[in-house]
Amino acid sequence: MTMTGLLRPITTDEIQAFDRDGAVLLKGVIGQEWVDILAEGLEFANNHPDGMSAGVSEPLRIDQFPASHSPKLKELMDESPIAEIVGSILQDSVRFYMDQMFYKPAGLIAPSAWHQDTCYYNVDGHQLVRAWVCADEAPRNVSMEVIRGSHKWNVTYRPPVGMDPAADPKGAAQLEADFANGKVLIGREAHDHWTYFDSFLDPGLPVLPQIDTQRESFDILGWDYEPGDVLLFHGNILHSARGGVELNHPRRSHASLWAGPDVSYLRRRSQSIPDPLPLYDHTPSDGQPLGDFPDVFPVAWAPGQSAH
Ligand SMILES: O=C(O)CCC(=O)C(=O)O
Repeated sequence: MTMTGLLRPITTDEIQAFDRDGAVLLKGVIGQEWVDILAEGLEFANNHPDGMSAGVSEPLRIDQFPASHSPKLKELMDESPIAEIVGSILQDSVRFYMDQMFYKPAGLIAPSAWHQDTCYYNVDGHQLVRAWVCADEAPRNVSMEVIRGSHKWNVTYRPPVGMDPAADPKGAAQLEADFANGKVLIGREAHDHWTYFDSFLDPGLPVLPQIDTQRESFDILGWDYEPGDVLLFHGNILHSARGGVELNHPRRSHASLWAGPDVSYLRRRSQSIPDPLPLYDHTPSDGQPLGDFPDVFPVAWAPGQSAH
C-alpha cells in the first residue's frame, strides 16, 4: 500500500498558536491508512502487555515505550508524517525520545489526571513536543485538555505518582543519598519490570494545583478530536484527559515525545519513567544535548528534508 505523507502544510497560524498557547489541534493531517496502522499497533500492544504495562485489564491502561515491541507503532513512529509535523511546528530538526499508550476500553471512560510531562523524564528544554493521536473519535468530554500558556509558567510540578517517603523512610533516605551521589534513580532493569510507584515521589517540588475543583480559575483549552487529527502539546504544559462518560467504543490513544536541538539530558529527582533503553549504554551528564547520542536519538526529520 502507498502510504500518504503530510496531507496539508502546517500553517503560520498553527505555528503561532502552538508557541502562544502551548498546544494546537492540527485537523486532518494524517491519512486513514495511518489511523488503521495506529489502531492495529495499539491493539497489538494491548494484547501483549510487557513489564512496562500499567493497569492491564483496568479502565486506564498505560504502557511505556510500546513502539519498542509493537511493529505497527514502530512503523508509525518511523514512517508516518508525525516527525515532520512536530518539526514543522518547531521549524527545527526533531529526534524521537519515547512513546506511551493510553488504552481506555469501551464503557465508563477513565479520566487521566492533570500533570506535566517533563518532570517524569531525565530531559530538559523548551523544544519538547508531545504528539497525541487517537484511533477513535474523542469528543471534548473524553479528549485532552490543557491550561493555555502554562508551558511558559517556568514551574516544574511534582509528578502525581511515586511512593510516599513516609511509608518507607529508610528507602527514601537511600534514594536521596543515591541522587546526591549522582546515581540515575531508575535503572535499565526497569524496562523489564516497572510501576509508577517503584520510585518515591519528590517532596521538593510544588504540588499540582487542584484544577478540577477550580476550573473557572484556569484558562482551559480542549478540542473535539477526530482520527486523522494530530494534537501537539508542549512537554511542560499542564494537561489532562476528561472522562466519566460512557462510550460504546474504546478510546485508544498514543502519545510520542519529540525533542528539538535545545533539549538536553537532566538527571531528575522526580524521574519516574526509565530512560530510553539504549541510553543506559552511555553516561550522559546534565546539560548534555540529546544530539550527543545520535545512535540513541537519530534526527527523525529536519527542515528541508524530503517528506516520507
Ligand atoms: O490520553 C490520555 O488519556 C492521556 C495522555 C497524556 O496525559 C499524555 O500524553 O501525557
